[in-house]
Amino acid sequence: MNTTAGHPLRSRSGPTARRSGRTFRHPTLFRLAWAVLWCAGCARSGTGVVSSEELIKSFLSDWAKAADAVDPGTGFPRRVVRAADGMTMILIPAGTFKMGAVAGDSHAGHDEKPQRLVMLSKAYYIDEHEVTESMWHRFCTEVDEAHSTTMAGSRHGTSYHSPINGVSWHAAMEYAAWAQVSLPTEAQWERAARGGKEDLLYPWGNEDDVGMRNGPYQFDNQTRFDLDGFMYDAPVKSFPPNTFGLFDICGNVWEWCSDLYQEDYYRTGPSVDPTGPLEPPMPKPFRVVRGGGAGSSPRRELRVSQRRYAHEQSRMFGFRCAITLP
Ligand SMILES: [Ca+2]
Ligand SMILES: [Ca+2]
Repeated sequence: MNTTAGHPLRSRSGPTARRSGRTFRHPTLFRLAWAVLWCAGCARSGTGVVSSEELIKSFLSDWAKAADAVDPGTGFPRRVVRAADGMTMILIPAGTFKMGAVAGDSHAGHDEKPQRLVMLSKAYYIDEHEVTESMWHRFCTEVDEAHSTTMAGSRHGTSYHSPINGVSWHAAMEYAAWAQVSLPTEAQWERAARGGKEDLLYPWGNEDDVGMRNGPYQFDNQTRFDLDGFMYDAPVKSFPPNTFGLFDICGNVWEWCSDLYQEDYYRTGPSVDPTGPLEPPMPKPFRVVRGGGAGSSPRRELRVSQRRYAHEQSRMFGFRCAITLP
């Protein structure tokens, strides 16, 4: 199946078409509107303060619904379900974490060093699994022909529950805008991926474990076999989640981040809310991809600190989305 021109699931109307009842198509506009609502609430209250319940309701608006108990630290639900595609998003608290290669990691690249303390000053939601084929097809039915030109599809999974694979960075951004969220920053991705375990090579430990991820197949006398049970993409949630409840964060498909790539960014970038370099440091606008995939070397590319980059038009990767809380 291919999502390039001629895909049967083209949308039916113009660039602003989508389900009724949705007003804000871009995260920036959405957040601006949220701020206006908040200020209006403050004015109405006469005290300059709105209740946490009102704040949460305003923030979630109609793009997501609460699906779990409230986290006492943030006041926000631990899980929400996104209206656009049904994705469950998991709350990741604000805080400081160690980002980059752990000490003694002999396979770490120069761009993963030095390991450094990074502060994420705001909590955020991130998708519990990679965006799936069925979610992607829903997107395809609701966007217009102009948007569809940014779509790409080079290789798809074996079921509608497989991660969409073969999406350019631009197409992933289009999807995130449609869902009224964003792509995660690289720091948000790694904090979520580590699940609070900041001194490990993998989210599950210091050794590769075929029971914990979908990695590459092997050859035995020219016969392919795969100890993890999946020769190519696995349906999402086929393996155990990390401690934050995220599935397939390492393995299955590589995942786009919002950041531009810069090799020495860990040495030169800010330690608070890093979002990647503002200008492309190389002639081409490379973007960060993380986590490795079903064809990746376990020792090198399935490590949680592994960084890789690709041209924005590259069509090899999948993604998950995120949104930063106010
Ligand atoms: Ca595999
Ligand atoms: Ca993945």
